[in-house]
Amino acid sequence: TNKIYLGCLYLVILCSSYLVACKSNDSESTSGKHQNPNIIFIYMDDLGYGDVSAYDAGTLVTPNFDKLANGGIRFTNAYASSATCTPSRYAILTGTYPWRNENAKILPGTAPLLIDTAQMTVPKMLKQVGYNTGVVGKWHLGLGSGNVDWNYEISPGPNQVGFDYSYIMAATQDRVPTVYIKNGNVVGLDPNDPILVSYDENFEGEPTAITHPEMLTMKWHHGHNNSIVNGVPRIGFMKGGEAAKWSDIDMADHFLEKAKSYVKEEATMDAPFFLYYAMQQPHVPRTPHPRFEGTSGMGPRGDAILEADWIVGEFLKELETLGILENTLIIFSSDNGPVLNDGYYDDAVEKIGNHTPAGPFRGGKYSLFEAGTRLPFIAYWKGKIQPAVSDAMITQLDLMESLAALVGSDVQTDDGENLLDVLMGKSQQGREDFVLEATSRTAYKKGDWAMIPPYKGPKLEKNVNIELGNLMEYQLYNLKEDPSQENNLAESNPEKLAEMIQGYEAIRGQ
Ligand code: NG6
Ligand code: CA
Repeated sequence: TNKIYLGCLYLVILCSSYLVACKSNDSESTSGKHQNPNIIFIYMDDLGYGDVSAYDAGTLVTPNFDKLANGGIRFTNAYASSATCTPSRYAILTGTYPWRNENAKILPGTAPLLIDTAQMTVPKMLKQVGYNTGVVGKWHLGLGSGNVDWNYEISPGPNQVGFDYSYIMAATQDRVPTVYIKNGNVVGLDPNDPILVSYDENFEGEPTAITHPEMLTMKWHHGHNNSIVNGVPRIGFMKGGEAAKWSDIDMADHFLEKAKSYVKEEATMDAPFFLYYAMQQPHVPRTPHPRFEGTSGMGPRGDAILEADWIVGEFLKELETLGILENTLIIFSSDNGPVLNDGYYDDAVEKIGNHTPAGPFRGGKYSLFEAGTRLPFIAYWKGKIQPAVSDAMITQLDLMESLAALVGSDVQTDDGENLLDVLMGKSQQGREDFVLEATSRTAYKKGDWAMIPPYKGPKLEKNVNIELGNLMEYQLYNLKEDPSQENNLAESNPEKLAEMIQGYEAIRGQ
């Protein structure tokens, strides 16, 4: 009887500890060998609020983005930290306001790694709790420590800030070097044809857009008149590395292939994975594969978005085929607001028709107005997140702490908040306020209100035809009544303005 008694006691302890374990991370119904879900960020480049048809704010039709938007939480009041790429990417991976780091600006392809290797990042945090981590796509956070020789292993880079696997382009599609880099090594490099890269001067005898305009298949409008690769003029100079150069029209398929292989391999592992899938569309140069040419009727910008939409559909199918869709949390967003002419003649302006990439908002990429940072933002987890629309304020800065809470990590960030319940659709209690950034200027959001401090500088960036938000006096807008920021209430509502300035300074002064 003693033995039976002990046996029963053992069983009771076993069962109750099992129950406690289940309760503590609420994942008893997830399939797979591990308890924490896989996590994927699908991060678009320059995609606007109105570019996702589920947001009902434009005319382009994006059925696959909509699958995520309509099958998950579609956030209508969500922000990137910044109106340009590098700072937003810094913020989404670190939970730190990019304006705290003076180097967090649009980086040239030769810039050193922006994230300190000692800094906590989303992939590092996830690795600490057992995740495998990978990045595929656009990096644009700098590489190396100042003087990269592209012919040898490039370090530090993504693999030194938390990613086990990286398959990236260094900066942007319009910047050299125009090569893929896998785990620190240029892919397909012929050692007899070394790569040289400079942002200061051309290499002797190398054609540029200025010296050889007849070589161009795409014409530059502003900037983008240095080295020519595949007929496209770029920012920066590059020589050699012929065999390693990417094919622009195949880039989307290429990254998809890498992302698919990554999840395929990970699906066989015991550990959950985190994949940061940073797609390049619709950033310039817009080079959709020819099979997408003409599909949008809006020229290459629209076609590139439809290509991206198709890619997302293919990627979701892969997750489904692998049987891991129900065990994967997908966050979909964009790094900054939309722009039409960003430096090339590509019909984006001419063929826009009635489409409104920024939705109802004013400004666009580079702007302190809403459209710079107010973006599509979706949390999708089949079977776990109930489809809904959320107006709660959430920013990309909040992802790290929210995910930490999800996976049982106690990592905290400088500027992010734990909004896990908001992300999962269990709460509408979002962030109270935040300080957004646009080309090294900042503005403040609180509740329904937006405040832009006085800034010198042009009101309109003529090249891109975007209002930057500069004015020599304070601007105050009630976004609920005036989402397109037409009525500056700074003079008529001095109390609100004072409250906003105080809130802003309390954060900026820290
Ligand atoms: C700008 C480029 C623009 C784009 C942007 C970065 C010029 C004139 N303009 O400097 O084309 O590359 O940088 O975009 O060079 S981002 O989305 O990566 O921030
Ligand atoms: Ca961008």
